[in-house]
Amino acid sequence: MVDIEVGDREFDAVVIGAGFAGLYMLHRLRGLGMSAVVLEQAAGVGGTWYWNRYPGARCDSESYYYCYSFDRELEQEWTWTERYPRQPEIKAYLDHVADRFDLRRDIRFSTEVTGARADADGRGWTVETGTGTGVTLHCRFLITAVGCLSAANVPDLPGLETFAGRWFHTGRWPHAGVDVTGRRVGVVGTGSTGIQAVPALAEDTAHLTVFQRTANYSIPARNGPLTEAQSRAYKADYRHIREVQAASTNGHPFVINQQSALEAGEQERTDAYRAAWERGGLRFRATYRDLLADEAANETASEFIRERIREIVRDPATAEKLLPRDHGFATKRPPIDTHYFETYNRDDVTLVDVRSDPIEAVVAEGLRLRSGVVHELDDLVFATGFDALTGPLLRLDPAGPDGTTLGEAWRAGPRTYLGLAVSGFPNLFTITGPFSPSVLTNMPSSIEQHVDWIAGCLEHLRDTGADRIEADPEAERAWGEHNREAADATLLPRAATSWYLGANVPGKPSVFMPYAGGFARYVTTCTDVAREGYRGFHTDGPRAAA
Ligand code: NA7
Repeated sequence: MVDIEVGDREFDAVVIGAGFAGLYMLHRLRGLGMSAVVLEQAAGVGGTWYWNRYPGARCDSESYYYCYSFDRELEQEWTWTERYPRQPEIKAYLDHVADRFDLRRDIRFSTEVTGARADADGRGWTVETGTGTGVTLHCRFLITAVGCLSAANVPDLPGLETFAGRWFHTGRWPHAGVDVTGRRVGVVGTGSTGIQAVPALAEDTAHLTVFQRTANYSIPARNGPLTEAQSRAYKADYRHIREVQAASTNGHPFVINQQSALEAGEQERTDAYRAAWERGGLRFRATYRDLLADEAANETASEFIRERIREIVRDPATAEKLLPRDHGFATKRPPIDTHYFETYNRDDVTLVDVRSDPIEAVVAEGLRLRSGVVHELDDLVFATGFDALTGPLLRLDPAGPDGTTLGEAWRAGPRTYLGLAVSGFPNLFTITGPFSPSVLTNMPSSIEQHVDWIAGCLEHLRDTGADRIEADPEAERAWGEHNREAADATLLPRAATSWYLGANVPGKPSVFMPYAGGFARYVTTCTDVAREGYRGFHTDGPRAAA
């Protein structure tokens, strides 16, 4: 239970979450001279990287840019050891940041937020923590830093409580680790997480059964140690790297080839894909400009990857099941992998297609499919993803000044202005909220931009004597419309099973949630909004300028 002195319950700002977003937000709030506290459910910092400790957990962005850029000394003093950082290394980095900037003294760990209610005048928030003897805090501004992928999605399968073995969700992996040596393990899900976990688990299990509902594309990560020379070169080039990131579509330091895949000759195209495949990583998407805009262009990449799967997987029937056919490459979040497809060449790994024969129930011995076949398992691993973007906010379910909850306001789907604010919920900021570019980008890039923008906004309120800010419903509606248009200009909304659309959570409104108009364009819009006196927001206060 949180230990907060009675006199320590009134803050300028309360931040919820101590991952990349919450840590930097606290740092910026301090810089503004504001009193702030971060409330964190976990016992340590890290957010996503605190919870996701499953075997193989690793970031798909490359380490030299999956980090903060706000402090040049921090950039220089931290040295990453691999091309893609493993979970413990990212956690260690965030621990280092927390210590270096002395952040822990204003973070309350093991503190669950159980309620948030706006004051009747919309000039503050009351935040409830814990249950029973939990404390109540009050603040002027409430800032959510809860991440996009923190609300675990465990499928509602009948009989789970009857399972005789152990079961786990990858996003809530036990910190002591799970020994799967010699055990028969089932993995449900072949998204980015399943694709990372399967090869790692297969190293230890007696038998691994992978239950696949949707076959997925994956590009080899080509992970490896970062040499001293590489680290030195990145560090020397950071200003340029940051410039490329800022001007990019996804916050990655890649320049997208401006040629159309359809303009290239067949051999030229195959060579380009082959080179991108060999180089590895998410950069594969940058091979041609229209891979996410034109179906025919996309199909050239999709088919190239299917060919590689056929080449890697020796058993033709297994290879056939692994071929993604119901969506184009990268229209769902594209995983990258280390020997994922190769793992199916092991005798002790079985792929089960649960699209044609769905999981019907969990039984004591394992999983029963509709056909009646039972797969016997000692352990069941749900790599079944998250109630993404809206889930973490709806689990907080703040209530506005008139008592309307976010759940009620978003019954037909989320609405936000810039992904950062919600009309009807004054003095609330939502870092990486729905309709921000968030999950379509390198997350630290979006997070730093959002935090900087919020800090600038708070400074503006202070300078203009305002103590209340609220998004205008019309600005919010227009932003939602712009988001729809931006998404519809791409192939992304066409992937029917995408969590970008909420399709992975039964009953969730089908709305394309991340902003697909590009990172650089989003940043320009946010900058313009601020420059134009926070266009689309209403601000007022006792000393507010007219
Ligand atoms: P994802 O990408 O949502 O993947 C979840 C996987 O689990 C996906 O293959 C789902 O199939 C599958 N799934 C979900 N529910 C079920 C049920 N009930 N039965 C069978 N299969 C199911 O989550 P991840 O954790 O892999 O990745 C999330 C993000 O984290 C990732 O994109 C990165 O940004 C980091 P489906 O495709 O829905 O048919």
